[in-house]
Amino acid sequence: MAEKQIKIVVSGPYAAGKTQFINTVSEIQTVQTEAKTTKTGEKEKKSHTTVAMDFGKIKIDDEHVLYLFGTPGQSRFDFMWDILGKGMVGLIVLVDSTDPNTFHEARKIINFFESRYPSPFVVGCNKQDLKGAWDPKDIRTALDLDEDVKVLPVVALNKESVKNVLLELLEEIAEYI
Ligand SMILES: Nc1nc2c(ncn2[C@@H]2O[C@H](COP(=O)(O)OP(=O)(O)O)[C@@H](O)[C@H]2O)c(=O)[nH]1
Ligand SMILES: [Mg+2]
Repeated sequence: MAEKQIKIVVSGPYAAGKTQFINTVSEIQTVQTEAKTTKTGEKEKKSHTTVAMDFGKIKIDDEHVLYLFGTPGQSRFDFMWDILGKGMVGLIVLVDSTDPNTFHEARKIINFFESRYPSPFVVGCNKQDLKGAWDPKDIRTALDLDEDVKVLPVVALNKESVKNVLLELLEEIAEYI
């Protein structure tokens, strides 16, 4: 049977963990385009940033292959969102649960995709392993998300945790189709 390719976009604010999330589950060596961060505020968070995109692939079963596309977080690469959005069937919005300053940006990202590329999405509350991480239920409130949106705890460093988010999204996609 022909292989079914499912395009999933992984978005979220800067340093939410998008690159980590894709690297953790990808079966291929992810294509990454990292560059040194230049802005001082960003440098404090990490020394490298994704310039164009991350790309990963994971085989679900004999029929289904997920292709994961990570969006860059910095606003100077906003134009990439449009390119990545084409043909997508699902969206994961990651947030750094320890950094409420970025929640507003996450909400903006959700609004962008909802208006431009409406598709099933879930919110991944990343970095749940860290002290001070907000509870998913509080993040739901902060982002003003509808009851029917899945707001999931995740640790992008952990393969099972990342897989769980992917499966939850696939369930949403299956219901939507
Ligand atoms: N402790 C912890 N650190 C994480 C987790 N996910 C990502 N990170 C770290 O957070 C930083 C930003 O992650 P990155 O994937 O580069 O973020 P991106 O800008 O969204 O691509 C990196 O130093 C990661 O190692 C997590 O679940 N737990
Ligand atoms: Mg990145």
